[in-house]
Amino acid sequence: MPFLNKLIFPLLLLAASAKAQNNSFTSISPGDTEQDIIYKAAHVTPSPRQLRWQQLELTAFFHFGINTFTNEEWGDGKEDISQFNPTELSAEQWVKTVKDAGIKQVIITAKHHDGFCLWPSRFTEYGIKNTPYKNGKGDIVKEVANACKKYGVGFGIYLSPWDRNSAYYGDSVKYNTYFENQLTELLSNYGKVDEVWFDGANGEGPNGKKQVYDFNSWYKLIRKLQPQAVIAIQGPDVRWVGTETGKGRLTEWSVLPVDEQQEKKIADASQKDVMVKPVVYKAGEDLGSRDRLKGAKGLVWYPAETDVSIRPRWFYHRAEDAKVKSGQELLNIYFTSIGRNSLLLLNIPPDTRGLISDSDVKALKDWAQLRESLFKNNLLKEFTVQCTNGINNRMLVGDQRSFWTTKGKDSTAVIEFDSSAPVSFNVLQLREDITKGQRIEKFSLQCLKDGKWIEITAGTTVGYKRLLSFKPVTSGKIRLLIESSRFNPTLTNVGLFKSDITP
Ligand code: FUL
Repeated sequence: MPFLNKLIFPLLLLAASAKAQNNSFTSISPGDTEQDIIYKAAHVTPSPRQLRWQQLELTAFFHFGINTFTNEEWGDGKEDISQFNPTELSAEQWVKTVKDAGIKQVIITAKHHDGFCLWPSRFTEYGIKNTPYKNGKGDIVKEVANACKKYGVGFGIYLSPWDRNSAYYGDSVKYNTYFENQLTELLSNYGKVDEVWFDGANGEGPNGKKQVYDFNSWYKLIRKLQPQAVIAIQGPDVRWVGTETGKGRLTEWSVLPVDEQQEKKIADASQKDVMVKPVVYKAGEDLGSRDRLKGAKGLVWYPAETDVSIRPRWFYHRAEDAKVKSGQELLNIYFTSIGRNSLLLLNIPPDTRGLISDSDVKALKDWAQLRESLFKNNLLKEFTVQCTNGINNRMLVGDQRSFWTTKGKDSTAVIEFDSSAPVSFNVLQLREDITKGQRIEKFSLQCLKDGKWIEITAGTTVGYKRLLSFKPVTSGKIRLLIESSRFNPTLTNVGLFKSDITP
C-alpha cells in the first residue's frame, strides 16, 4: 500500500482539486456492496475541463521537428540541426486546413524525444534558435498559437519527457528542473494552453540512462499556470486508448478503477520501440465493466483518447505521400474512435516546406464532406416517438436542449419510432448525457418485419457518442431497447442515417 499511496494519492488530490464543482472521483469504502459500487459508478461525471475536451470530438497533432528534415521518427538528439529550414512554413495553413475538416483543437510537438525545441528555449542550445529558419529568430510554437487564436481553434503542446539530447537526462533532479523550466516557458508565453500531452515512450535500454520523472510537480505547475488545460496520457485527465490503429474498444467506459491512473501502469503500457505493434481489441476487452470495478479503491472519470496518424508514421516522409489515409478510411476511423466513446486525435504532419501536403489536404476535405453528407439528416425526425416510462421522448430526435431519461427507478426502456413512410438507413447514432454519468450497459435496435421484431444491431456502452453501421434496412417501425443500465439511462440523441458508402 505505501507504494500505491505514493503513486495514486497525488493524482487523487489533483482530481479532487476540481472536486468542489464536480464528481470526477469517488472513493469506495471497504463496506460498499457491489450494488453500492455500481450506484457510485453511475454518478461519476467529467470535470469541467474533461467535458470541454470531450465535446471537441476531433483534435489534431502536428508532428514537426528535426525528424521532418532527417527523415527519422525517433531522432537520437545528435542530429545536425542546421538542416532545419522550412522555407514556406505557414502555421495558418496548418490550422485553417484542419479547422475546415471540423477539427477543434491542435497539439504541436514543441519537443519530441530528440530534444529539439520548436521555440527559442532559454534552457538549451538544441533548438530553432540555432537553425537557419528565420535566421534563428523563428518561434513555431508562437506561430501555431497565433494561428489558433486567429481561427478560434484550441491550442495544445506535446512536450516529450524523454529527451535524448539533454545532458541532464538521467540526473533526475537536474533534468526535472530543466523540464519544469521548459514547461514554464511554454505555459507562460503563448496565451491559453488547452491540452498538455505527455507521452509514456521511453526507449532507453537496460544500459541506458534512467530518469525518474517528477510528474506530480509538473501537474501542479500546469494546474497553476493553465488551470483549464487537460493533461493527457501521462496525466490525470485523459487516457491513451492503448492502440495507434484508430480502433478503440467495442465496450469503452469512461469511469474506471482509480488504479488505471497509476503512473507506473501507464508507463508500462506505453510505447517502448519506434514502431508499436498494432493492438487490435477484441469483443469483451474493457476496463470498466462490473467485474473490473469490483475491488476498486476509488472510481474516476478517465476518458479515452484515440491517436492515429493520417500517414503510416508520425512524422512526414516523402516516401509515404501515396500512403495517406483516404477520406473513406478516415470515416471508418471516425466510427471506431469517436463512435466508440473516445475522442479522436488525428496526426497530420507538415512536410519539409512547412506545409500540410496536397495529398493530406485532399483526404481531410473528402473526409469532412463524407461526414457532412452522412450526418446532415436524422431520418428519425419525421417519426413519432413513444416510450411509456420515458421523460422528454420527443427530444430524442430533435434538438439537445434537454435530455431523455426514464421515470422512477427504471433502468431499462423500450423506445418506439413510427412513421407511415418507411425509410432506408444503415447507421445508428446514440449519445448519453455524460454530465449525468455513463450508465448504459446494453442496447439493441430492432425493426418490425412480418409482425416480428428483428434485431438490426446491438451494443454495450454508449457514452459520449456511439456509432454503429450495418447493411441498409428499410422500415417505418423501429425500436430501441435499453436492456441494461447502471441507473436511470439518459440519452441526448438517437439518430438514424443513410450513407452510400458503408463505414
Ligand atoms: C509516441 C511517440 O513515441 C511517437 O513518436 C509519437 O509521438 C506518438 C504520438 O507517441 O509515444
